Amino acid sequence: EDSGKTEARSSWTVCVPICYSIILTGSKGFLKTLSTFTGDLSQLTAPSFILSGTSLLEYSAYWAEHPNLFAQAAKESDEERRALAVLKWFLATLKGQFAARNETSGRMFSEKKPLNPVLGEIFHGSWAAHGDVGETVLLAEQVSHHPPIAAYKIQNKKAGVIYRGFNGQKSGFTGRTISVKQVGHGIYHLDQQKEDYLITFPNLRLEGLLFMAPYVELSGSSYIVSSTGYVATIDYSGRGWLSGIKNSFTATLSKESGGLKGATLHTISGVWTGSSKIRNEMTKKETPFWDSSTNAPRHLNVEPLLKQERYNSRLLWEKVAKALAAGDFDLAGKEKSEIENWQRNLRKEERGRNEPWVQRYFEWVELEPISSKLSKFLPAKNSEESSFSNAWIPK
Ligand code: 0T9
Repeated sequence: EDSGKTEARSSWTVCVPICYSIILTGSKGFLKTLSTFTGDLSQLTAPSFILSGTSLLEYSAYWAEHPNLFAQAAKESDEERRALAVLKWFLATLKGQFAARNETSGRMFSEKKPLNPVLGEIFHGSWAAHGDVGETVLLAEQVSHHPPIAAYKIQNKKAGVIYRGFNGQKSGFTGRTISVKQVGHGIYHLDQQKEDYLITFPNLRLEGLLFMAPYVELSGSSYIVSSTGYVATIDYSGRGWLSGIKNSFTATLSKESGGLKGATLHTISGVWTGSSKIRNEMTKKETPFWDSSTNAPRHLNVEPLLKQERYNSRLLWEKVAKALAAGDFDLAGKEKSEIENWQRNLRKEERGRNEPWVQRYFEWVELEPISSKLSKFLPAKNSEESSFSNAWIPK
């Protein structure tokens, strides 16, 4: 017992001064850059040990890491069950989108700064058919570099499900945290039932910056509005809020009638990194809903590098990712500059020829009928957002 205590004490006496000096000296420059932060996350210089070798474009894959849930709504026999299935799929993506990188990547167990995709970068992959769930295919394209915007389409042909969306970020530094507003939206579409679901994205905050161990917290609310009239509202709260529990949420499902929000039919509550339960508000019966700790995500398959084209994320960033993985930050920086210069020259040439870049798989539409219509059912402050009337959609 005694020797255990000594061991514990000695590891502390070693760690405290070392960790302290890493935090103080390492973060000085970082905190200085934070204080001059303009709001463009891609331009923020982060300390080298929180640089990731993964392109931000790859994050679009998080939407389908539970391919069975992605396709489930197509199999449900009535509107309410379909609305619940879409909600379950959405909630099940949250752990991958916002927390999983933290648990698995690197020795610091922290969110890392992804690579800033180049204009025209493509990320393409699939989840093989599994049981009675058909193949799911992802196609993502970086449609804008300044500001960074990614567009994507995920399809399960057998089930007749297509999800398309686009995503950018607006952010601000509030002294201790970076708050990030997600710009864009998604449309989940069911072929057979001819239903659409408008998906809005939650706001997030980057916490832990002072300790250079950033992690994401979700805040505010996000919505899923269906063309059948069902509306799901998801409220996020975290450690700092009333419940005090990290990554908690409450979601309600109601049905719109005559422009009015109907009574709550179901309430789902729990923790999006853990488990949740659903209460039927008519019968007051409570049953388990989803447990993300016992349902491992499935990662997509990507073509081998030899078969990839220059603009495919993994091949494009291969050298940078390798250098980062090897801890050679000088080399990583050089390789990154090479890509950035190549891109700068391309843009200059385009300006010279007066021929702007043309996106390959997606196009910008000013008035997108589905989201324009569905966004009318969002709470007032959300529906005013212009980002719901226009969209990047598959060509
Ligand atoms: C869409 C998602 C988004 C992208 C990431 C803010 C962030 C870039 C955007 C919003 C996905 O569907 C969901 C998840 C995580 C979001 C990222 C978390 C994050 O930290 C990064 C930004 C760009 C940074 O890396 C800032 C640097 C920071 C880690 C240390 C300074």
